[in-house]
Amino acid sequence: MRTLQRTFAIIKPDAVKKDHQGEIISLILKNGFDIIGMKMLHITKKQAEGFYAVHSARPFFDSLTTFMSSGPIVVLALEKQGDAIGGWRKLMGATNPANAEEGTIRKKYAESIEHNAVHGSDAEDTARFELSYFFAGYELK
Ligand code: FUP
Repeated sequence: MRTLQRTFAIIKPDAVKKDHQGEIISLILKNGFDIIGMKMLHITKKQAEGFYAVHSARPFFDSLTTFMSSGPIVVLALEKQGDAIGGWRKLMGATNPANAEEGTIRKKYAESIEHNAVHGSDAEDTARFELSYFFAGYELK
């Protein structure tokens, strides 16, 4: 039996700056995801650091969190039958757009490994953490 799975997505500052959010949202819907929560935010560096805490020891942490707080983002709660987490990551494409497959969002819209247009949770536990980081309990059914 296939069950509904949720995942968390961000349209990052580079993509919002270039007004690509509409096309990305349209691709999300065309690929069979239900958008069960969505908002536009401009987060602080501290909030970006909290979100990316798992990467705090990585050399790109400061630059990544500066970028993620550099302009508005769109955060989305997505739901789909079956593998929503894997399905959204497949639609995003590889982290580095140089390795992203044709037809993926990163192939189309990402500028670089850091300015790579979109984020997606990589597992059920991270999806739960990331959804709850940006959405209060009462905001999602
Ligand atoms: P992904 O899950 O595809 O977003 O990739 P990672 O979790 O490995 O990395 C999270 C974010 O860190 C990426 F989206 C962009 C950034 N990053 C860099 O800026 N430089 C790197 O070398 C690797 C990741």
